Amino acid sequence: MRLTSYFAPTLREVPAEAEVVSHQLLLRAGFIRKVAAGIYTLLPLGQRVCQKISAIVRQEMNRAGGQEILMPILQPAEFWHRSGRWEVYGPELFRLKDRHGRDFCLGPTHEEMVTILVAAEVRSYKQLPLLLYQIQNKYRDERRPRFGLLRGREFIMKDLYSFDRDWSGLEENYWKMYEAYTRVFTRAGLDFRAVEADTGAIGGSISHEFMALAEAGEAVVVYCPAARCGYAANVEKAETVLSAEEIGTEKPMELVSTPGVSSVEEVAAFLGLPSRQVIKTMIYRTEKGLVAALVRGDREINEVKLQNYLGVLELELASAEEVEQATGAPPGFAGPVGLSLPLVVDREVLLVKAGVVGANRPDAHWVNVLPGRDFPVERLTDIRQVSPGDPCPRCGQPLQSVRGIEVGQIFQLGDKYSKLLNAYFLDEKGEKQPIVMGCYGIGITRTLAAVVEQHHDEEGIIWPFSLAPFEAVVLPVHTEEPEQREVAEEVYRQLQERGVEVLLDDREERAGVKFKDADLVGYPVRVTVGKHAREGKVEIRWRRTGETWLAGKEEVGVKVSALLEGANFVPSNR
Ligand code: 9G3
Repeated sequence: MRLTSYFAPTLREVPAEAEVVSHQLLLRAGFIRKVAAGIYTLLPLGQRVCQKISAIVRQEMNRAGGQEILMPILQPAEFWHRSGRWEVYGPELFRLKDRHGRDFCLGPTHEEMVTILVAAEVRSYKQLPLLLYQIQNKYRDERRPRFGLLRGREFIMKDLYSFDRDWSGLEENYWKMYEAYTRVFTRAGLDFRAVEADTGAIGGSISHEFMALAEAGEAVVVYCPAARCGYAANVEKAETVLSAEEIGTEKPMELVSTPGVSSVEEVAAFLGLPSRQVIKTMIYRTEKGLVAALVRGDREINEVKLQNYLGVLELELASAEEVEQATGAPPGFAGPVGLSLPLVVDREVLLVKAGVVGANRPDAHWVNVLPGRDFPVERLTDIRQVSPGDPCPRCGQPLQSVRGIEVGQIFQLGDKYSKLLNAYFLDEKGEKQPIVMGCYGIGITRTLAAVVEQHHDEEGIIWPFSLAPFEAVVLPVHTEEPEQREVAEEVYRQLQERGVEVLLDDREERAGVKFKDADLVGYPVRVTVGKHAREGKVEIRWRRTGETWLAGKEEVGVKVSALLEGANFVPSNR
């Protein structure tokens, strides 16, 4: 391929809106162009990388017994009515009508579509297990699409669905997928962790997320640094050990004036008590009304745990007006005593024997509050956000946290959709049984961006060899000099004949521009044809390390192939 005829427009400047490195580099290097918020075109370089990621995914899905299908993006609303999810999802679900006024949505995921397909075709246990997958565009109307391909409103996902006769079959396929995902992300050159994840509205029993470690990641992973332990979980789900420390001693409750003192830290300091003796009361709005959540003052509320406990679809902090209305006081003075809202109490609150809480009136707090005596503790659960430094729930070591990009997620679904959508089979005894399902997603375009987050330097992208859009670029320094042009053409042809994916930078550009673009796009190998051309020598450079070698123009093919073979080594020990 010759660069003068290749559609790869690079940018010198970075659009201000690009906040993370992968977004900046993919725009500048000519891999993507924005159409609208969260909607991108993959240019030829981007499409080539996307195809390589998809090829790796296909190989591993097929190896795990998956059969590739392609389901429509247009989904009849009727399917979502039957699963009960049409009402569940709000503005995030792209909805539209056809010319007859019938409702459809643009598929954000395909549980309904694939289960209805299987329900119609599978009758007997002999047809199970069945693993069907697709690599297809998905549509989710994110409120805040950002970070380029990392959080788009249209993106490419591989979604695989497993259908088994029973839970043990599902378990087997679940762990087979876990291994397949490990191979996919290893081959893609990602530094990733598989972490226990929240199963969210899906329910089901367990779920793992595959997190590519990166500062730009929106997810927070808490993990145990002890090598022999290996505990790692999305902070939404992470547990820690319940501290047994009792705080304060029982005394009669007392009202104290705390003029203008409202935050936990301020109240604790004002009263000369540790912040863990304050009981923090946060009021939330859900579609079922307002609720109050209580945690120890030195903790944070885990809203995902709270939402799962309440089984609600919407959970937002109540506004100051709503708090005022419900408690008679501004947010900083809300408290559980005498509050006519459901109270969800974190387990640790029970250990506070003389707590401080807002008195539900301005500028006043109750002290020596005893949970159970002074406010009800029927709804007792874990709604605490784990923080770095908290003891590992498995081995007690202090947990650490890191940010991650969720590039894959696998779920055990069970028979939730099968029962809803009538996907049953007859077992050996001719008895009707529900099919047991799992679902497994990989963000293809998100993986592309995650790779750039992990593989770049100040010059640009450094593609892992397995994903590079081209393996080598041949770069004549002065295209106008005949011997450089001829040697470049010769080397270009030699590499092509050896099956190397090679691009010839035949532009009449200054050398500096060519070098910068080659580093920006991130080809693994650069073959420079410069002043040594007249002695028949060229320079080979390995982008990742900057190492260079002088080679005769005849041996370039052998040398470059050897380099690329070496790069092809995939660390099998994961
Ligand atoms: C929706 C909308 C957004 C959604 C969903 C449904 C996430 C939804 C969860 C999943 C679970 C798995 C198969 C591949 C792997 C992930 N966002 N989820 O169900 F209507 Cl608007 O998608 N699906």
